[in-house]
Amino acid sequence: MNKTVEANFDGLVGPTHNYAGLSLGNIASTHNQSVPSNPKRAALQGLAKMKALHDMGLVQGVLPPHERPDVDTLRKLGFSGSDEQVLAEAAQQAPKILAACCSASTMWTANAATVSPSADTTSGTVHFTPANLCSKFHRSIEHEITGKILKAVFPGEEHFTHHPAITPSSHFGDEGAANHTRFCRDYGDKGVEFFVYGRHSFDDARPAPTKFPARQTLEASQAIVRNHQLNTRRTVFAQQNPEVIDQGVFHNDVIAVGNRHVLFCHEKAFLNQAQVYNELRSSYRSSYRNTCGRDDFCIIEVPESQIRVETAVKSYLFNSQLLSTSDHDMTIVVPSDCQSDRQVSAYLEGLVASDNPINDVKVFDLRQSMNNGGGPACLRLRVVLTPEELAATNQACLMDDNLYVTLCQWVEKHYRDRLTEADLADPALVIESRTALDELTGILQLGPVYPFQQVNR
Ligand code: SUG
Repeated sequence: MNKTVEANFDGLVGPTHNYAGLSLGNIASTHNQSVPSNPKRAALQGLAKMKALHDMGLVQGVLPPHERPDVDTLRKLGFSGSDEQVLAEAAQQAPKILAACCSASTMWTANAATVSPSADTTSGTVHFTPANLCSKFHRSIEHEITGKILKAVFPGEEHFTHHPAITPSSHFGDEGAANHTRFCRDYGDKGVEFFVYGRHSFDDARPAPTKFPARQTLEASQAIVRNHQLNTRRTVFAQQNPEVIDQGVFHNDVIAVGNRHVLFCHEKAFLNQAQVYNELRSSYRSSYRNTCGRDDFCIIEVPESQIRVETAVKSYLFNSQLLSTSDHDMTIVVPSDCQSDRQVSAYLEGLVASDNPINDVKVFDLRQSMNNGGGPACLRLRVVLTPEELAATNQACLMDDNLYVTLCQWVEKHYRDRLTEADLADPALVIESRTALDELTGILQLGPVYPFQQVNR
């Protein structure tokens, strides 16, 4: 690669993938509570998407799952004795807390961190801030290990700057890249960073949803802009429409997606939508003074009359990946739920036939992740890398034909094909999961990133 690229780092689904109904406001999660899951199929579905993107000639990376059950967190919460006793006590006294400590939610790496490419930062390095995810307990226990993993995948201070998560408090709720998009002409250019928040933490008079929580706060996004040393003239903030959060749009990436000069979104995505469009257009145009014609900022807005918000949330049309296949062409990657909805599939047919950069659709069966509200875009963290930064990235984490075969075999060997809530207290699951992860850190050459691998435990 001799050009700056956008790499997608997908989260590998962990061996404890299950449906525990942990995410109020995420309709699929609530709806599928207690349905038996299939961790093996989930992991293979994710790997198939990674391999397909690699085969398209794109740079595809893998981020590992976390250690689950998270016995250390259970111990901090007062459950004691051997690992077996900790699980048994938690299962008996607090099954919901046990389920939270078993969630494989780190697979949704769009929530792992916010990433700013080196072209946008004063230091000229790529900046990473793990998301504190403090609006959901099962996700609030992710950021520390996520930070360690990101350092193992993007090592060295010459190219990469790693920040700790923003102070984990409800005032600074941060959900990472699911609420962040970057617009640019070429990936290597200085971009316009777009931060979408759900509420103002320090001003109760501002609009906010009434039924479901707004997870991202303006104040967390502002802190990231400061820490990442972004140019405020190329930074745009927008508030999510509280009405759609109440309809199940728990992250902005459920209603909008952007790539290069294209924003694809629903007409109800943002508060004061016309003003948001104006700010984006003017920030984009002032960044690229000579931009005109086909490279001008392009907004593809889907009206409610064509696709209702409810249908968008069900099909995850906007939780798609927009991938550049050439300087002017893009492919949209959607979950198979978009194909099975007649209206959405007709919309997509029209979209690729009309005059805009999106001219191909690729469909993936991601049912296991979708049942928990995680579509194609949730499963990936985008990292824009120059050739030097890509060379400095941990090469063992980059997808190729061999890694795909190795990881499929690894999944076949270690994963169960059925998991229910009752299974979460099975002490064998701890051993199975640790054995698998220990082997994985070898495959991905990560070093001892997990608590169970620490010598002084
Ligand atoms: O945080 N679901 C995840 C889905 C995350 C989707 N990510 C993006 N939109 N980027 C969440 O709500 C459900 C777990 C359960 O119920 O078992 C869950 O955590």
